[in-house]
Amino acid sequence: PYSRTTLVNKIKAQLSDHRFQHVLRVEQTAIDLAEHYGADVERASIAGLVHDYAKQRPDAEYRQLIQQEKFDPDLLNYGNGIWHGVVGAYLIEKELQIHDAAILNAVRRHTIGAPEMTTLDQILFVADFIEPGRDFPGVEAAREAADESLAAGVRYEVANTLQFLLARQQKIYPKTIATYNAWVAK
Ligand code: DGI
Ligand code: FE
Ligand code: FE
Ligand code: FE
Repeated sequence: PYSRTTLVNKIKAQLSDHRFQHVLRVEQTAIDLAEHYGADVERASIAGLVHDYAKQRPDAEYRQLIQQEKFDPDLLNYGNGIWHGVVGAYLIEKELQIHDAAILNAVRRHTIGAPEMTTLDQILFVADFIEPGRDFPGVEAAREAADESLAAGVRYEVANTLQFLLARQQKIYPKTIATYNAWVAK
């Protein structure tokens, strides 16, 4: 595997400074959550570092990859917001040589979540939402929820995200709804 320094340099080369700083804050938040909730700190760190690695790839590259690698064709009806996690994990495995299934799954799920999420999935999902650079209505309540439990953090986030998308009349990816349904009831 690459050293942390090499990994960080490869990620930095793919991202704007703004996005790279977000990545570093997500890494630290994921480490804090892993320590607090007794999860694997090393995996939380790597998941945080790589999660948005493919966020700034052109749409055309994603469209080609979805067809070539036979991802769900319904993905073509969405955009980078959905692609950079679900399809981005493929690029992370190939280009960053990360083969750890737990890390790759956490990346795949970091935007849309899933009905069943591992502790690492939940840590990355929540860390991305509450990292200290985030400033949106509800972020303080999200931080309090995450302090109570990871599940409470996930539940708050899925409800808030769905409201955000509905308010803007954005298309909802079906798995986002499945995640919401599973977590509001949990
Ligand atoms: O990559 P980040 O900006 O750090 O954060 P993210 O990967 O969690 O989310 C990216 C965006 O994706 C965010 O503005 C919310 C949006 N999103 C989440 N679920 C859906 C969605 N957008 C659409 N159109 N449909 C969804 O179901
Ligand atoms: Fe993301
Ligand atoms: Fe997120
Ligand atoms: Fe992110």
